[in-house]
Amino acid sequence: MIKIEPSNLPLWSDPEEPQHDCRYNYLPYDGEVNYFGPIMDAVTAALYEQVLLEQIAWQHDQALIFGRALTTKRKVAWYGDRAFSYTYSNMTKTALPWTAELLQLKAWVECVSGEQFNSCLLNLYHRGEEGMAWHSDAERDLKKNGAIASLSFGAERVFAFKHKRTHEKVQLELATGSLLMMKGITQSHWLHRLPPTKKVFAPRINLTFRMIEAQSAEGVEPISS
Ligand SMILES: O=C(O)CCC(=O)C(=O)O
Ligand SMILES: [Mn+2]
Repeated sequence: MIKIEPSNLPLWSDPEEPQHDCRYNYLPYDGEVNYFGPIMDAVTAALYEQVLLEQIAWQHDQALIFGRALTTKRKVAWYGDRAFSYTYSNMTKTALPWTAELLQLKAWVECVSGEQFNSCLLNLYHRGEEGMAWHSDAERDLKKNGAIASLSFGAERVFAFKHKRTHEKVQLELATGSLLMMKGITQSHWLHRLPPTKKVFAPRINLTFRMIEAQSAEGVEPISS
């Protein structure tokens, strides 16, 4: 099994790779989306992808739609500081304790973004035909207008936004090892999705670091990793 030491975490400074201006806001109004591009080199990203594939307690996602339980091809996992419960698509999940590698990635994302997170939802898309439908991450368990950090590994995929009222669309491609930040009122005004594609055959893993609201943490036992 591959073990990544914290000292391997690189500061991103490869002049060969394109740099992204993380101050640029991809949304024209009603929110803030910043793309940092890769925040680690490609070798480190590939190591993390392998470790995450092997170590995460992946499970098929379940959604309750119009009273029917549906199982997705995509797999998911939910980790956090405590055994937080998180409800979306009418299903409740309980967070597992952080793995060492997830804690390294959380620390690195917090360092780069300047934001703090207490939990992480992971998605594994085995190939391009697996995606995620239009939604916003505004469940009541989440801190209102809290920042969400999206870290991607593996196949490059398109990520799209659609304004809830005007239906204006914005899309960008998320590279391996890259960080995307969604901030402020973004979730109130914009939906996002990962469109399925017939052009991608390799897997992709996405981690969204989130902040579960303080009151949801009350009475929840701390868990150790
Ligand atoms: O896979 C992605 O890039 C996005 C995942 C997502 O939107 C979510 O987990 O809520
Ligand atoms: Mn989302």
